[in-house]
Amino acid sequence: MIFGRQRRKPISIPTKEVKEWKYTTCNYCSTGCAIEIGLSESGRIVTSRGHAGADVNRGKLCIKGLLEHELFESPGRGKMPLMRDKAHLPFAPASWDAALDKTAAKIKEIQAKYGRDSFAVVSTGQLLTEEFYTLGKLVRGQIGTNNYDGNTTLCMASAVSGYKRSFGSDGPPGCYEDFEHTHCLMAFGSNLPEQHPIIYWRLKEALEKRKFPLIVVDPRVTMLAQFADIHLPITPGTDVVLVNSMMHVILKEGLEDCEYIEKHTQGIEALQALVADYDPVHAQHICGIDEDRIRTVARLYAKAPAAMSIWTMGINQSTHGSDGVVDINNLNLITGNIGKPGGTSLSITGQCNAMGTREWSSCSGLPGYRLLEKEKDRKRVADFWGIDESFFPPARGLAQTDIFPAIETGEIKGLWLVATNPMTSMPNQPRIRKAMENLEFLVVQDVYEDVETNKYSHVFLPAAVWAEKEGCHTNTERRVNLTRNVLPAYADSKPDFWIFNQMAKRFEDRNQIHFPETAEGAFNEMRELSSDAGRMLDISGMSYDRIEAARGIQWPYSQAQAQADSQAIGQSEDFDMALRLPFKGNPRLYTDGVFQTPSGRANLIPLRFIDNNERPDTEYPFWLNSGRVVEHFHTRTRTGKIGNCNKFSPTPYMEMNPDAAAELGVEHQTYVRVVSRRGDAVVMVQLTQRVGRDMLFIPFHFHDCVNRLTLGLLDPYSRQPAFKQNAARIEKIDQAEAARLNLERRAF
Ligand SMILES: Nc1nc2c(c(=O)[nH]1)N[C@H]1C(S)=C(S)[C@@H](COP(=O)(O)OP(=O)(O)OC[C@H]3O[C@@H](n4cnc5c(=O)[nH]c(N)nc54)[C@H](O)[C@@H]3O)O[C@H]1N2
Ligand SMILES: Nc1nc2c(c(=O)[nH]1)N[C@H]1C(S)=C(S)[C@@H](COP(=O)(O)OP(=O)(O)OC[C@H]3O[C@@H](n4cnc5c(=O)[nH]c(N)nc54)[C@H](O)[C@@H]3O)O[C@H]1N2
Ligand code: SF4
Ligand SMILES: [Mo]
Repeated sequence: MIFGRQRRKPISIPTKEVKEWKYTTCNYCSTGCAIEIGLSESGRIVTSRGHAGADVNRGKLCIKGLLEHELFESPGRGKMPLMRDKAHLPFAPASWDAALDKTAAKIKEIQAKYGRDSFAVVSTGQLLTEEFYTLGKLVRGQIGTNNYDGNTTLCMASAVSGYKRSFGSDGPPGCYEDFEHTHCLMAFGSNLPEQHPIIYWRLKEALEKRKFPLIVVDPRVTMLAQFADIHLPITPGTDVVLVNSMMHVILKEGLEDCEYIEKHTQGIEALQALVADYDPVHAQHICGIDEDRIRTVARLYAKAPAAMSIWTMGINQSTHGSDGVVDINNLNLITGNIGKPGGTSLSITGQCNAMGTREWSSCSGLPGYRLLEKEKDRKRVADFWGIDESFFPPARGLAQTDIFPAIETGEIKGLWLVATNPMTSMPNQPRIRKAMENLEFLVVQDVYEDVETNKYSHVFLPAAVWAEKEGCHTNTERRVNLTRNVLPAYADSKPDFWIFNQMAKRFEDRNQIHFPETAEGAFNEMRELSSDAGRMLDISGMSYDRIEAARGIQWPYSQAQAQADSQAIGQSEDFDMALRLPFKGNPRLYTDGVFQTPSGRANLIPLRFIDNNERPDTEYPFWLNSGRVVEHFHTRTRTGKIGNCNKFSPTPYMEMNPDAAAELGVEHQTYVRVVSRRGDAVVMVQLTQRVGRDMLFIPFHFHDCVNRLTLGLLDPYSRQPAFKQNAARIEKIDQAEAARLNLERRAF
């Protein structure tokens, strides 16, 4: 008999079989890694590798990117359109024509009966930019509902709103290269090693060349916190208090950048008056960080020749998400840290193309950061598409998190979900289920037919995934990068771009608009719209070939700049220069200190802390925190199907502090029931010091798990839910019963 190692197959190196490498960009997180897919002689995919010449990842990939090519034939993919009269009845296969006809007819029927806005469209941050632009054109220009938004409201809405309030426009001003220049980095609620592993690698590399302090603000001892010089385990939801208090110290001790404040900002007096109330002596009792620590960090930050802040969901997903972003911007403005190398306010984006949807989808406005509220913008886009301006509403409609309550109340009767899975990702799942059951018509457009939300649908449209399509993504640092079409769509699934174009034909009775047949055609329309004088979001100098040659270009990138770059390359004898430097774009915004506000000055905005989160109490004594792990992406529709991702965390689990567990008699690797005011969930306990005695942390990737418990109070500006600040208690349960429940749940 042969045991163990001897039975294993020897390691094979598949690159030997590769005959051609095709250029793509990763379709998971917003880091924006360039991936080359290796094809064999017969056109079969045999492997992937990080592109060594791409500035973002320089040959590296994380586990998700490395295994992404296994998606194409993963189980559960949608093979053909499906239809049924009632949700929960068996589906019948349908032709594309039948499925699209039925969907268009239902949309029209519902709109005729209940009004144009009674049909809602909710999309995502995970399509290609050309698809977003096309969907926007279809929804804003033809279907004409104002209840159109994306899952980015769960994700980046607070960053968008905070940037707009401070700088007059969305658009992260910094880039990864800032790590090379900074003298102090502060990370708020962002766990780079797990959620943006390659950005983390860029940071590590910068730190190895030149040491600078890394300060991490997170209530949990994350992997990033473990590598920090200073970890500030903040009381959940109180970042505004910490930042106000830092500014108190900076202004009191005269450490601010007076010249920058004077020349480029407005509102310093009101800010100064407010932060006077946030003496660290008092603030420490609210934010849980010792007064001397606050002073030390404030001095370190203000005295650094260049200091930068990054943040992710620990800030955005809060009832003070937008305020948190504005306050981080305030801190950087008063210390003169915007638009300079190593000095910036850089929101780390979530999904691969959350930036692309902000820029071009028309979800919260019109393409290219244009606003429905501005007559000039409405007219420009209406003229460009050849429709009557009055077809556009004068202000944006409901945000994604307000669309579901409107379904519950019956205001919205029909819904089209594109590449999002709210049954698992939205807070307070019991309410979302009720909303879904209330719909007269639901169409789900997803890569997988076994996605949880599809249980409630009447029509299912199977979409092609990632490199089965062609088009662009924009990453965290405004870099537009390309995915080439590597292989045909699986079975009878179709690229989302094709689906939108076909649907548009069915709405020509409302408005005749030209829809280009290729993604590049749509890209060229976007370029044209972006080139109007004074538009910061200018991509007019880009083309697919230029993007691929540069392995991504950072906007703004004008035609004039592209011409100058072309000439420089033409004259260059230097091979490296010709290969790497051309068409780089612009790494930073606001380098001249001129902002997108009417006065050109950035707004300093005073923010008073309001304590309005659900908090632990005697009945529910734990803070319930949630987030992610490196090997899974969101609701696991993809990574749950890839063996080498799923095997690292196949079971819903919860981090719990050993002292708290000992008090309740809970043991490591046993199951418990977690209960909140909304519902309950069964999870396996992982004892760890990563969380304090009063905190539980549950990765949100699993269905029927943490979002049965979350409340999701909304930020007043961004409408983003406070996923991370809820209260819960723990109950012991029968272990055999729990194991059975979990096995059942995993069998999707
Ligand atoms: N592997 C993997 N990578 C991903 C994703 C994924 O699903 N899997 N998703 C992508 C997406 S869409 C996103 S949005 C990003 C999210 O990336 P991150 O935001 O980095 O990830 P999270 O784990 O959601 O949350 C980060 C941290 O916020 C902390 N936090 C909670 N409350 C507070 C608070 O009040 N203040 C502060 N300062 N911190 C707090 C949590 O303890 C947690 O450690 O990741 C992207 N990358
Ligand atoms: N408790 C808790 N909940 C959270 C969070 C948290 O931290 N805690 N984070 C929130 C955040 S930041 C986010 S971004 C959301 C994510 O929430 P969702 O967007 O709902 O989650 P995903 O699993 O990414 O869903 C994307 C869907 O698109 C499908 N898909 C992938 N590619 C394509 C494509 O090319 N075309 C089409 N048509 N479909 C495609 C996938 O199969 C999947 O079903 O979750 C939020 N929910
Ligand atoms: S870091 Fe993000 S973009 Fe890069 S390979 Fe991993 S998931 Fe993809
Ligand atoms: Mo996200």
